[in-house]
Amino acid sequence: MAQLGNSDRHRSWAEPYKIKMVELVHMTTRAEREAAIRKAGFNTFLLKSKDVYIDLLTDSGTSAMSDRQWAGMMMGDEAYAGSENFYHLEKAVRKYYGYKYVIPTHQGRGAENILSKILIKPGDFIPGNMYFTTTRLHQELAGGTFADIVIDEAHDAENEHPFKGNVDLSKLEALISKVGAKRIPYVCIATAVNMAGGQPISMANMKALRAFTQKHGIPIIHDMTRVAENAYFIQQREKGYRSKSVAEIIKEICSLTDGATMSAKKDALVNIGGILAINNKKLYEKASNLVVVYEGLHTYGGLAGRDMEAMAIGITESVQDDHIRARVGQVEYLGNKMLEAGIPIVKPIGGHGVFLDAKRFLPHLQQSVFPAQTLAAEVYLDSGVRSMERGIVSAGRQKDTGKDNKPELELVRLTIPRRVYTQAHMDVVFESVASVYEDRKKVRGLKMTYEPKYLRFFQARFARI
Ligand code: PLI
Repeated sequence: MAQLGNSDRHRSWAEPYKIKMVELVHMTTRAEREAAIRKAGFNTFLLKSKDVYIDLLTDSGTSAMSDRQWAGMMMGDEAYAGSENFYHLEKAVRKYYGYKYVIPTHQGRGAENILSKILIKPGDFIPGNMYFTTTRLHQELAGGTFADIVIDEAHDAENEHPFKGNVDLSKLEALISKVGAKRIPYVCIATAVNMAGGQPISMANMKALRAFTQKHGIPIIHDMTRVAENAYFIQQREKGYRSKSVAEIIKEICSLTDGATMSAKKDALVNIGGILAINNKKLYEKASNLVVVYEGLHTYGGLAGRDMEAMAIGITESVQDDHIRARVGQVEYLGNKMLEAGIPIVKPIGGHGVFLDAKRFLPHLQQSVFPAQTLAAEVYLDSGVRSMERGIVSAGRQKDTGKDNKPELELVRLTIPRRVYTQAHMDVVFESVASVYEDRKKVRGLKMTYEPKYLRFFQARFARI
């Protein structure tokens, strides 16, 4: 083998920051955790944060902000209208994402609500590369029906396709033939598809989709909540992108779409906030009028000036190559430990978390006794590590029949907050999951004792069978 030059040697992804302030976490005993999870109805969403040791419930709103973002918070221009911070945010969105018009919202689902209300008519269909819980609900509340057009590989936890967020154009074509392009107000494309395990869509697929939808006059709306992670995977995996920066790739992805919703609580590194971004002026006018009804004036959309400033700075930090390399590097570190130990997870390892495959982890449990919900509770009991169910509970019920959706993927998401935990925390998480895996045969399932009407995974309660 040829001698490696200095620059070719493998280099570690150590964090491109150092720690200036710390937050103490709580350690609990097994008996305390047993009491806490029972009180929470075996739903990790209902645990008190004080009872959690390492919190991998979500990467949403849980990032550590930088000293610059905190300094920006002190520069909040808390005017009701026309805050300076809004113009900083608008400038950042235009510079890094390239969309023309920007409306802040309190978080992602605020943008989804406005978008669904202005674009969807009752009877419409909204194709997307796998559902997301809040996105689909807003589509349904506006009278639409979600149609899954992601490639089949995305529904298979073990398939190692490098772009499991890709759209299957033949599925979209079949939908158009069935219902007609007029009943499809837009195609909703998520980058780094959350429910598939943080799986990216390729640039080639985006381009092919763009050409196809343009032929039919259908716009593309981008759920860009995790666009930086997707761009990083394109840089690493797709031919022709190795020498492009993550920022350049993000801009190119956005240029293939007509507008976007974004939960800024993920990639954009803030604890609260979202945006609706649109290129069409008429649609922007409609949206900026409706935002006044649900969120606040179009120059603050439910946010304080300081929140918009933190977001403008967070967007800038989130598109830096060294940031995103370390962010995904940490997720891959945890995922690789699981793979080495033979623990079943979704492959390839995703951008924002490691997803345990509960079907293969607990093969003796039927989906009707909620294997992923059960596994999340067991991991918490073992160590105080909090994760989240992403399976039959999250999938909810069918809009027309009321029957349970039965997703192929029955997963537990160990979601890594950005810039928060260390490699040692990842080791502890791995050790806990490995310990539950060793004792997996003893695990019994759950039954649901309370089911709320909307987004049941947040508030449902369970009991041991
Ligand atoms: O939680 P919001 O309202 O800021 O954003 C909703 C939302 C939209 N799209 C996608 C892809 C999301 O992941 C998302 C929120 N995700 C959460 C809360 C999560 O834990 O993954």
